[in-house]
Amino acid sequence: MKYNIIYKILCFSLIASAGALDRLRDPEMEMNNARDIIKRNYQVSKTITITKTVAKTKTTPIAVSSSKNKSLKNYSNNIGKLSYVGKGSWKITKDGLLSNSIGKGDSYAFSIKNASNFVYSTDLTFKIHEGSASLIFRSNRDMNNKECYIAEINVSTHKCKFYRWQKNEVLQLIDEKEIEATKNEKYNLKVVAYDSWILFYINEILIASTGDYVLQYDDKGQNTFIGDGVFGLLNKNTKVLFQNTYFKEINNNFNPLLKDIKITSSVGTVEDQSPFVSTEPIRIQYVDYNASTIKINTFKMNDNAIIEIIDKDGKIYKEGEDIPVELGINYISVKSTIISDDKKSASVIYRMNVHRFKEDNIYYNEQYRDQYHFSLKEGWANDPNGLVYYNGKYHLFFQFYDDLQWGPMHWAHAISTDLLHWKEFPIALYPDANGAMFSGSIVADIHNDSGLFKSDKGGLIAFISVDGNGQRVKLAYSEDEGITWTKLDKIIVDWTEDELKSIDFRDPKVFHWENKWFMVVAGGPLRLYSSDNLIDWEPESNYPDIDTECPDLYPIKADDGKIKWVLSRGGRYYKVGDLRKVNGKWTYLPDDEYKTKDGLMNFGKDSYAAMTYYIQDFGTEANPTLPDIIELNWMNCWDDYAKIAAKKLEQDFNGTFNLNLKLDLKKEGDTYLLMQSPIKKYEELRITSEMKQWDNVTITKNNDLLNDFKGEKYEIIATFYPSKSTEKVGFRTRVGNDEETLIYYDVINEKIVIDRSKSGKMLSDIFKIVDSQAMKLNADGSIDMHIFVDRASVEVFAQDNTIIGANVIYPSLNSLGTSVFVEGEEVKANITIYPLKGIWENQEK
Ligand SMILES: *[C@@H]1O[C@H](CO)[C@@H](O)[C@H](O)[C@H]1NC(C)=O
Ligand SMILES: *[C@@H]1O[C@H](CO)[C@@H](O)[C@H](O)[C@H]1NC(C)=O
Ligand SMILES: *[C@@H]1O[C@H](CO)[C@@H](O)[C@H](O)[C@H]1NC(C)=O
Ligand SMILES: *[C@@H]1O[C@H](CO)[C@@H](O)[C@H](O)[C@H]1NC(C)=O
Ligand SMILES: *[C@@H]1O[C@H](CO)[C@@H](O)[C@H](O)[C@H]1NC(C)=O
Ligand SMILES: *[C@@H]1O[C@H](CO)[C@@H](O)[C@H](O)[C@H]1NC(C)=O
Ligand SMILES: *[C@@H]1O[C@H](CO)[C@@H](O)[C@H](O)[C@H]1NC(C)=O
Ligand SMILES: *[C@@H]1O[C@H](CO)[C@@H](O)[C@H](O)[C@H]1NC(C)=O
Ligand SMILES: *[C@H]1O[C@H](CO)[C@@H](O)[C@H](O)[C@H]1NC(C)=O
Repeated sequence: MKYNIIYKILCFSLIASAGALDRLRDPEMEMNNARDIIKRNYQVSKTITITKTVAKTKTTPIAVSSSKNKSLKNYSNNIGKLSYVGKGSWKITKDGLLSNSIGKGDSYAFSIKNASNFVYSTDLTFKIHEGSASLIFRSNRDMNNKECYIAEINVSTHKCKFYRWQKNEVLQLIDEKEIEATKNEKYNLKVVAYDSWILFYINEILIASTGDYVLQYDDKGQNTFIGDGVFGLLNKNTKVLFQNTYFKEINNNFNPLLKDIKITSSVGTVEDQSPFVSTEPIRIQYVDYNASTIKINTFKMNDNAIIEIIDKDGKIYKEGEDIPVELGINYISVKSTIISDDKKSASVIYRMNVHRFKEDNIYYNEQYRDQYHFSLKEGWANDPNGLVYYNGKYHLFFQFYDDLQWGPMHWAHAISTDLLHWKEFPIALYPDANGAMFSGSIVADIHNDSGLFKSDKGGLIAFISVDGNGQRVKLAYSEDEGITWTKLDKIIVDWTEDELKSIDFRDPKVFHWENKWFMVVAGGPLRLYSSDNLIDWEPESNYPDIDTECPDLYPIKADDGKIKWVLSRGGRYYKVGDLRKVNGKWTYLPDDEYKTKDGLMNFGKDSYAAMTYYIQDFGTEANPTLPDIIELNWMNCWDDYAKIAAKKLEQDFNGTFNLNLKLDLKKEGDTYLLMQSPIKKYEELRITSEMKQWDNVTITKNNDLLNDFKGEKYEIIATFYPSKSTEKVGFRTRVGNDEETLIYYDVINEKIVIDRSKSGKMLSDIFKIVDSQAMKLNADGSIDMHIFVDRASVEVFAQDNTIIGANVIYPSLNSLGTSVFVEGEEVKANITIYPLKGIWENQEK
């Protein structure tokens, strides 16, 4: 899920408009063309035929043969014979390969040498201050359906681009970057390509590195990478001399990649290492407060690699040397360079973010840290992802970035056995060459439907939205319960293949029903896909009129015994209906009551991006095996305050999740209503010895019922029986210091209300808006309210858990008062209050 971003795919034509540079026509170029024509006449037999090219362009390709007179021709290279496409000229001179395409648009030179993983570089000298020159690699040499990567420098602006041709369209892979001009306009361009990881250097300065958000914060992803192809050079409207054009394949003897980077500390504790992936540049390593210095050691693919460890100030360290680290984020670059006997070199750069925690006692005792709602220790969290119950453990992955604001998304990971107490594990999924790791789901493939598992117990499969130049679904699998993930080098569905062609194609949620796997995906409009093997997916149906982020679709046996399918629209709205085959296609059919309207899932502001746990196969219509459906939301929203909260609150974490809710359906009249009830487990947090209970108590305007109750974390279960002229009845919570948060029923206007307009610190004017939902009295004239108060939030459940509201609040720590209030005539009430235990290990009482 991603907020507020406008996607643009910038496409431009490689064919520059003819004539624009006519005034630059130079006599030498015309000479060259004349010579080329002569050469062509006798070298035609050696020409590499590019059939489609010849058909499309007016120029016949020409091959250059090595000359007998070495002193006239000195182009040092190993890319071999070249063939040319375009109107410019290419000529080997005593200084190198001189190409003139001034006023002639794009001129290509293609080698026949083909490779997958390599370093490829050239020197080049611009002869004029216009146009650009590039390295081409992994090209299919097909001018009608171009597929290749291009690393380019524009001499008039000194801006560099790195892009690819994909199905004949240009896809920018970085934002343009300006480099410092050299005096003689001479540059060295170099790319290091290993599978999906591609690094582009100019004069040994790193310009691009796929997946490296330290270099490039914004996502610029791609579909599966191009794995091989031929080398080439490109001249756009300039005159340029190429020299020393070499590639060298990366193999066992020449490989700069690392097998692992280990971080240790002789003064503090280093947490479990995030599994290392040789072809991904970023890793986060948490260390404790005492680890004021750390050491880095590398494990090389090739022993001869030279390692430089560079801190943010550019200071260089050796392996095993003590490196001081500040509290919080420390990006340390590990550069590995391999140099061959013939002096060819290739470098890759890994970024190790050593994140040093503060003193232990600071955590989980922060002023606005909820005490029994899960939140991450430090950094930013949003949507829950990949909720799965597997081998007796609940896994909660979530959208994460190591900052206090949203950024390039990772999947962080926490595990629980009781849905109350959680332990955080190393970050599970990092951004990569496909883009940032947006929201998605996980299933347990216990029958090896995917064919991906070596163990007969199967394993976990994650469906991840990857964002960058559009959105797509990528698959990863884990054989060790979600700690180590192997990403499949295959995009299973891309937005471009989608029937609706909407670039918003994210948040896949997968389930199993009627012996088939299904996936809902949205972003955008809702789509339904199906699969037998979790890898190859077929569209079933799509819903241009149902827009949602984070869709979820699950069956529930309603109180009338029928199995109905709930469609959750990001945890904000829902529909109830059926999942059936219509004209051979699986289709979601909302009930009449839900055709044009939705049920409201939460009338508060702070509950979003709901996801339910994948627990097991749902079985079949004839033989359903429905588990309890448990749902979790992110306790926040994308109103204006999400991004500023942590800063305003002066804390180092921002990301809390709502209570875990069990979902049921009850039928009222013709309408199925969704019930969202806090799971029973929360009862284990009750401090029953401190329980307070009143039955059939009369509540008047000036009651002092709760005068001696103080608390910041507690649960209230109340039933009110209002009189004829009762106007309002409910609770004031977190009272003190002119602060209070009201939760009440407005009898006159028939609505339930959360009023946080005086709750404490206001993050924005949105806090002044009083949230409410229309609600009638229960059939017996009563009002039921189940309220959870925590250090920084309130959640209320009413009318048999069919109406719920959640809001964050930021009261003073000592605003601990509570009272029950009534306006108008007195009410009868049953009230039980349980103080609750916190869930954190090291919290102060
Ligand atoms: C090669 O070129 C050089 C410089 O133009 C010239 O002096 C020499 O005679 C040429 N040699 C041959 C074999 O043509
Ligand atoms: C050819 O060019 C290379 C690179 O510029 C240079 O090192 C070499 O000396 C040149 N050789 C001749 C014979 O000019
Ligand atoms: C180089 O940059 C200039 C300025 O943005 C632009 O007008 C020109 O088209 C670029 N040239 C090429 C060949 O991309
Ligand atoms: C490059 O080599 C691969 C593997 O041999 C081959 O599949 C591909 O067609 C080649 N590409 C070109 C453009 O020759
Ligand atoms: C840091 O070191 C001190 C002194 O040895 C020790 O008391 C403390 O527990 C350590 N803190 C952590 C977080 O390990
Ligand atoms: C899972 O399926 C794949 C592909 O069919 C197979 O190679 C593998 O052996 C299977 N694993 C097990 C444990 O059966
Ligand atoms: C409220 O208390 C009375 C008296 O104990 C009891 O009869 C009634 O059932 C209670 N109502 C609820 C909803 O628990
Ligand atoms: C509740 O209290 C009233 C007196 O205030 C009494 O008349 C009534 O019987 C009580 N109801 C129950 C269910 O105990
Ligand atoms: C993070 O910021 C949002 C936006 O106000 C807020 O709702 C949320 O509660 C904050 N998180 C924490 C843990 O305070």
